[in-house]
Amino acid sequence: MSSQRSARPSASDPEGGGIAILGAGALGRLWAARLPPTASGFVPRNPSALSSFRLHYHFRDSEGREHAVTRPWLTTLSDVTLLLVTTKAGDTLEALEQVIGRIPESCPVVLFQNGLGSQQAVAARWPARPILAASTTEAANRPAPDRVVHAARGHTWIGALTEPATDLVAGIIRQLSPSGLDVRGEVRILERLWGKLAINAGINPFTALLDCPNGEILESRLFLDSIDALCEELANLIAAEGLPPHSPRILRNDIERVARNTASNTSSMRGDVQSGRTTEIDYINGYVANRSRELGLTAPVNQMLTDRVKELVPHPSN
Ligand code: KPL
Repeated sequence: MSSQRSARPSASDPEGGGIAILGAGALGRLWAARLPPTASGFVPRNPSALSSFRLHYHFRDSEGREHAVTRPWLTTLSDVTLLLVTTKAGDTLEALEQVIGRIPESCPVVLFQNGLGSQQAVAARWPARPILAASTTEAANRPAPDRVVHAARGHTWIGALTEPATDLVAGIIRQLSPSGLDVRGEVRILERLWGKLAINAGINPFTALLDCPNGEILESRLFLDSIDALCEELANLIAAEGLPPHSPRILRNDIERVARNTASNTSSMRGDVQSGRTTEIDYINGYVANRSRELGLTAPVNQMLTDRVKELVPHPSN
């Protein structure tokens, strides 16, 4: 999976390939490592600040094998045929503002953000572009700046958000197939994103507040005292959005099942707090609280968790 070439890369260079990745965190590096070396590269947000034309890191695949990965920073984006956006939810709109003018109008943009809110903001900002959302259960983490671990294999669902993307899903799946990752089309991508948001809303803030791995939240007073009300708030909002109803009981079962199955994991939110990074709480429990208010509902438990997580690390005010 490694590439040792040293020529200056560009997406129009056959060595640069056609898939550009915006966001060089764990998920972006997982995709780059899994795609053939000649097929992908990373998009710098500020090309003039690049100190090297290549990004090097170590990748441990899901079978525990180690790989040295080298991928180009793409300095030319005019021939990019697919853009995967793997930035944090809160950075996405601004990051895309910086690069979207350099990629072709017809290039599909696939958004991999957690939670909800950032995807709708991007689709509303560029309705004439082919914008899609992905929901993934691939588990990747970055225990050190130059190390990425593919902790567990999962599935990725992709669906269109804007009209120009409607017929592009099959072609994108074909383009991503050399990765060997399981990628499927999803007509109801918003429902899929809601399902993942509900799981994250019921796990991530508790792990961040209690500073514990996912499984340990299940015995905690905080979780046991608030999970039923939290699931009720989620179920009310899902129904008010006109999505297929979920009972609070089933939502709680789903949350507890995922927490047990990922018992030793450090959630992405706990990882953000430990590293002093802004969390995605505004796009998970914060999204539930705000959207509930907009639809005339209340979500005090989601609001309380949002407020408390925001006290752990500084967040931009919004
Ligand atoms: O998606 C996750 C996350 O950490 O964001 C869970 C499902 C909680 C697994 O850790």
